[in-house]
Amino acid sequence: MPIETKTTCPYCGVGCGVIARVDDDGAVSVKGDPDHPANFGRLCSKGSALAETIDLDGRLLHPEIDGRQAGWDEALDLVAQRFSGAIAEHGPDAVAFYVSGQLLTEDYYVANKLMKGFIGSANIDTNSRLCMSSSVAGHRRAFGSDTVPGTYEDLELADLVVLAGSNLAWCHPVLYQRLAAAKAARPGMKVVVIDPRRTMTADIADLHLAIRPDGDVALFNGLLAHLAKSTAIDENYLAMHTQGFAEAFATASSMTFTELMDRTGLGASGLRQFFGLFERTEKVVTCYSQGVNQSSSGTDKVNAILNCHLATGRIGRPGMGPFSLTGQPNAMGGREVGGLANMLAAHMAIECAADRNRVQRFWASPRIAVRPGLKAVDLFDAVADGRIKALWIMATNPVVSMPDAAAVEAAIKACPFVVVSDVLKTTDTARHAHVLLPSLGWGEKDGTVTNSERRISRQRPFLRAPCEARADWWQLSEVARRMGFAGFGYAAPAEIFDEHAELSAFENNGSRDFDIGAYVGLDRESYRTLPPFQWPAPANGIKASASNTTGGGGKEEKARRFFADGGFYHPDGRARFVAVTPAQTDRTSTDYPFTLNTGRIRDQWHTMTRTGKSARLSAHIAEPFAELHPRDAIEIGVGNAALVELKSPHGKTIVRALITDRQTRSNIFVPMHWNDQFASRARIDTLVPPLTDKVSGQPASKNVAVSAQPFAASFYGFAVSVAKPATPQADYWALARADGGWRIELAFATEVVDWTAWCRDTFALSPDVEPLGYADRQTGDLRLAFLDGDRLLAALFLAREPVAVARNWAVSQLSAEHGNLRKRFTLVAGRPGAGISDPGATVCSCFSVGVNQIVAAVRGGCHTVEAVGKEINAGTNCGSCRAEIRGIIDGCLTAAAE
Ligand SMILES: Nc1nc2c(c(=O)[nH]1)N[C@H]1C(S)=C(S)[C@@H](COP(=O)(O)OP(=O)(O)OC[C@H]3O[C@@H](n4cnc5c(=O)[nH]c(N)nc54)[C@H](O)[C@@H]3O)O[C@H]1N2
Ligand SMILES: Nc1nc2c(c(=O)[nH]1)N[C@H]1C(S)=C(S)[C@@H](COP(=O)(O)OP(=O)(O)OC[C@H]3O[C@@H](n4cnc5c(=O)[nH]c(N)nc54)[C@H](O)[C@@H]3O)O[C@H]1N2
Ligand code: SF4
Ligand SMILES: [Mo]
Repeated sequence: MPIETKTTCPYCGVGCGVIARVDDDGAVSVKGDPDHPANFGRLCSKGSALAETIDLDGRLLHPEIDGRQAGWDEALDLVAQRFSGAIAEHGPDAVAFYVSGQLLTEDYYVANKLMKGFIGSANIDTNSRLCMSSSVAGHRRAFGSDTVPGTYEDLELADLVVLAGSNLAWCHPVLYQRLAAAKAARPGMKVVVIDPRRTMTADIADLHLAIRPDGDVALFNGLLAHLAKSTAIDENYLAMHTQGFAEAFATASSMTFTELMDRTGLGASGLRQFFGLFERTEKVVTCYSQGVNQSSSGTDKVNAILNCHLATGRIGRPGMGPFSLTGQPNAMGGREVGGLANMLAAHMAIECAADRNRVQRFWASPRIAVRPGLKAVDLFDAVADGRIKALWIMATNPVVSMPDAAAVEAAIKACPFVVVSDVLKTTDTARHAHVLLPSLGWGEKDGTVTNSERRISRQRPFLRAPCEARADWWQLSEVARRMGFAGFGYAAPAEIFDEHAELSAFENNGSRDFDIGAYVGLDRESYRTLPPFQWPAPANGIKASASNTTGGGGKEEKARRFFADGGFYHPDGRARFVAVTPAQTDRTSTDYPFTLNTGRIRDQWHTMTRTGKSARLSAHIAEPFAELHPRDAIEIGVGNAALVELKSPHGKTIVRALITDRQTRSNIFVPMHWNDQFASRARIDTLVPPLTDKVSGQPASKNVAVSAQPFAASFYGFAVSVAKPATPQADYWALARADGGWRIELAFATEVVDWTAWCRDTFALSPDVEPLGYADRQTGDLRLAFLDGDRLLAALFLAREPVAVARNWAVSQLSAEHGNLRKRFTLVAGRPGAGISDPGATVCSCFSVGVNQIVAAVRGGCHTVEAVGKEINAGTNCGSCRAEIRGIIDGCLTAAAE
């Protein structure tokens, strides 16, 4: 009998419910949970491909010490001994944890408790520093607490949705689909996208404002100044529930309209249109994500946005409010347990003596951290200069994701003692660990996560823990016990959740937003079956501060939003306007004239340790790229599909040029995903300086001065291989999973003397496998295919120009039979033979439909996304590719009309 388990997607902060099914033969499949209130059955491409990422390939299955397999006892004893030793010798601030929004709340709770309550330092920071800390800081400045006031439903109820620095279509795809469906049902609804790039999200926008990098404070200041002169201001709300409007208004209105145009890079008509829309529309939601947070002015951007919602009283009512979109599955849970170096558990403040005292009493801990600890960038600085003697990294890959990544790597390498808990054995970070601890992955781990709308859902196990892998909370508790600390005798995650819930309610009485007292005392069975719920959920049913009486909505709704009637968490109950001044962001360096912007693509997750395992996901975009404006490409002399070298004072990378008019001039976008396992030189954070927002400490990952020039390749190559290739000897390489094996993009600055020998080395081919070859001396084209009987083992296509071979066709040859000579000849010809069509680059990863197939459908008369879907299925499952399909249709129809 197949067994179905309800759980939660481990990727983005939308937090979709997933039903995982394990068949009798062990095969796993997933589908969306129709009952989950985040997604109502939908999943995006990444969620749909979850079953393809849970194999044991590359998994860390046993503890290791200095590269040798060790027992758990030995490894845990060593960790405890080294941490205790460092503390005894140098004090508690000589050790640090660097953890992650991908931990479950239960893991996170234990890590924070151990560091802040028992070790007595606040040197625990998390990758949320790189992600949400500007939002946290902005919320705390304005609201007195880190509260997300609204719910997902607000995006559907709004008449205007503003997306600032959010590529919702690719990064929160199911929420985007909910928005797109609401807009389709109610076409009067407007969407404004504020992003220097015309992303796929802009596809549903009525207005796209291609803002200058970091022009957001100026833009929202301009909006505030505009609103203040209109009737949109809610005088009553201002008077009753806020403070500081006059100063914020004075600062905002000190800018002339010309200055505003200059700082935002936007024209008068776009600005007026946006301001007018915002002014006239009461039901407005402003969503913001990394284009806002990841900036040296990130916190000010957040407050500039919050100011506009506070001034109009458009907050906490159905269809209204600012909405910080969280990235990771448990970014919110991490904030709830106080996982950041400047927070305390359960939304209490480390700076507040009464809060510290309360938490210490609750934990019965011997001590409590008395001041904020080191924030991520400072923390790795302290590792670099030797202040940190022992470091534990858990569920994050800082060698790829931290700014100044090469320096971070050097710091980790030089640290006397580094523990890494991960699911994989060889990540860019894990390879430098003294002790490697095998953690449970998705499908094995057991606990809770909180999504962007404050909804707590269970991640449930449906697979047996492989070999010796153990839960992160267990690893932490065992080390705590071995360091001699009481209070870590947890037998199961339910016990940790219970303690966490109890702390949230402890001496709370409505004084803190985070209260899940209603869930104290769950027994194991109730925890096992716990349905998704939203906080606040206090024990006595009086919802903390959620005194929404305005704006209608049923009883349920009243409980789910904050601040419609004030009730902020500053001591006087009032929100604060923050007067914010736009930062100066002009590029002055002639050596580094371009602005590098970094972020995400649809089908990869972060440093690719999981999504990189799926051939289907890797087929969407199979190599690292730089999005360049066509005129910039001409100026620097880079042709399409050529390679481009990007440099900053911190490092250098080589990636593929993708020339597109979706990009703004002088801007270059490169994805953050590629690491040293998948590409020769594409760790983009090696270029990013360790520059941070002064309030939040969040790195500015989106506005980096770089130079760009063509990479002079004398040969370009493309290869497919059944076996995973060895690290290719090439100046550029990018590796991706493909059906039946691997695909590799290559480039060489100089010619290789013996290509056959190169292939043998790279693809581990035995000497008796003879190549089938074709060479054209005139053009320099060379093709080599290695076969074992009628099976292809590897093929290499080389040319002096970017290789034009049809990629998906070449990949399909790995699984094809090459019984006759004609088929073999087609192989080295490097293109489909007559009568065989090439699907082209994958657009729809659910049904593996390529661009050429979509073009053919359009030419065949399908002129809408729906019609294409009917004809060839593309876009009909998760829908993540619908914007791209629409783009292809538009392109074909425009071309036909010209
Ligand atoms: N497919 C996929 N989805 C993911 C993730 C993933 O790795 N892959 N990661 C998850 C995580 S942890 C996070 S944090 C979220 C991030 O989700 P998003 O924030 O939506 O994603 P990003 O691509 O980082 O950046 C968003 C946009 O900000 C724009 N931007 C850059 N500079 C500026 C600026 O100065 N102003 C404005 N207004 N916009 C600017 C960029 O052009 C980019 O399109 O995604 C989550 N979802
Ligand atoms: N330039 C640039 N840099 C960025 C960003 C950007 O936009 N631009 N975005 C930043 C943001 S928003 C984020 S969130 C970070 C993300 O950056 P990271 O957190 O470094 O990225 P991940 O690849 O998610 O790393 C997670 C690691 O934990 C492992 N893992 C997965 N599940 C578990 C588990 O349950 N337990 C344990 N112990 N390990 C597990 C994975 O194998 C992987 O090695 O990157 C940041 N860096
Ligand atoms: S939108 Fe996609 S990645 Fe995000 S939680 Fe849902 S299925 Fe997972
Ligand atoms: Mo993130």
